[in-house]
Formats: sequence, C-alpha cells, structure tokens
Amino acid sequence: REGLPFDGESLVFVLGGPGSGKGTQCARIVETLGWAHLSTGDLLRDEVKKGSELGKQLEADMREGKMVPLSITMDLLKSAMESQRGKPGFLIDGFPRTMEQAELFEKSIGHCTFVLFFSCPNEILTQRLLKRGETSGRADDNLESIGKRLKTFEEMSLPVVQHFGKDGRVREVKAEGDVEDITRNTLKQFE
Ligand code: B4P
Repeated sequence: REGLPFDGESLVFVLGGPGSGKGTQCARIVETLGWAHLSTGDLLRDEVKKGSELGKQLEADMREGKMVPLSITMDLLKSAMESQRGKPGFLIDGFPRTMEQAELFEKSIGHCTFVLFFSCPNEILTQRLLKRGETSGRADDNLESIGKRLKTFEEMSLPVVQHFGKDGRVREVKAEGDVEDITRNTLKQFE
C-alpha cells in the first residue's frame, strides 16, 4: 500500500441501496465534521449536463440502472479527490459499486478506512425514490428504473459490502425512519 496517492488519509466508502439516504446523510456529516463529500452519482450527472456524446451514453446507462464504465467513474472520482486535498477525511458516496471498483481503488488510490452501510428495505427505498421523482427531474426516478437499480445493487454492490465485512470494516446504520435519528446514529460511527 505504500506510495498510493491517498495513503494515510481517512477514506470512508458510503454504500446503501438507491434511496437509502446516502446523499442526505453525507451532507450532514460534512456540516458537522468538515469532510470532503464525493458522490459518483453527482459527478456523473454533472458530466451528463455538459451534453457531450459521453454524457448521453452515461445518461442512458443511469436510466437503465446499469453501471457506467469503470474508467470513467475512476477518473472522475480521482480528480475530484485531488481537488479537495487537505480535508480531514473523504466520504466517497455511491462507490465502489462493484468488486472491480473496490479492488482498483485500493490498488491505485488508497486504503478504505471503513464502509458506512445504510440498510433499508426495498419497499421504503422505492417509495422514497418515487416521491423524489415527482420533483427531481432525474431520468432514473421512475418505477421501471428503480426496479433495475435495486436489482443491480443486490447483484453487484451487496457483494462489495460483504467483502469489506470479512475483515471487520463495515459499520451498518439502519436507514429507516426519521432523518435526525439516522444522522445521530451515523455520526456515532465516526467517534
Ligand atoms: P446515485 O446518485 O448514487 O443514486 P442513488 O443510489 O439513488 O442514491 P442518492 O444519493 O441519489 O439517494 P439518497 O439515498 O441520498 O447513482 C445513480 C446512478 O449513477 C446509478 O444507478 C448508476 O447508474 C450510476 N453510478 C453512480 N455511481 C456509480 C459507480 N460507482 N459506478 C458505476 N455507476 C455509478 O436519497 C434518496 C431520497 O430519499 C431523497 O429524495 C431523500 O430526500 C430521501 N430520504 C433520505 N433519507 C430519508 C429518510 N430518512 N426518510 C425519508 N426520505 C429520505
């Protein structure tokens, strides 16, 4: 691990099903702890907004609830991390969503300190995303896309959580219920 660009930094992966409140809780951690927040979903949506050919392909993948290509996610994440150097820690939200991403990150960027995992039943996730879809304008907040995103999460991303669980690096927070209660439980994981 010696010599990686983010050696010795606090690097926390934030994982959970679509709609589990990753983005919501990360914003609150940032307010309290002053950490950097990097959401691969947000970075990809910024790329889509540029309207490039690449952006169109990314939007199509996201609407289908698919993983976007590995190299694109890694490049966007790495340069966003570089631009936030000096923060006390990094919240890496929505990443790694595949074992391949997890392995590449730890081989080329840095060592994950722990995984913050938001667990929540699928019915609640679906309700939240449908509600957000009423106003978000997101191409993937509709019933069909949500079903695909849940399936992708279970097949590709839960194995990542299990992988980090094997050496005791997963801290789980139940993500049902009141946002304030979840924040309190989330902040305890950083003490
Ligand atoms: P993301 O942007 O990560 O989308 P998400 O999983 O749906 O989470 P999000 O952060 O938006 O929702 P949150 O739980 O905060 O990814 C979108 C797509 O991008 C993926 O499907 C994939 O295609 C692509 N992608 C992203 N990262 C990738 C990667 N690493 N590799 C490959 N592809 C990648 O909140 C959801 C809603 O719930 C909000 O409206 C919120 O207000 C509400 N909410 C939160 N907490 C609540 C609570 N306690 N009670 C009630 N509502 C609550």
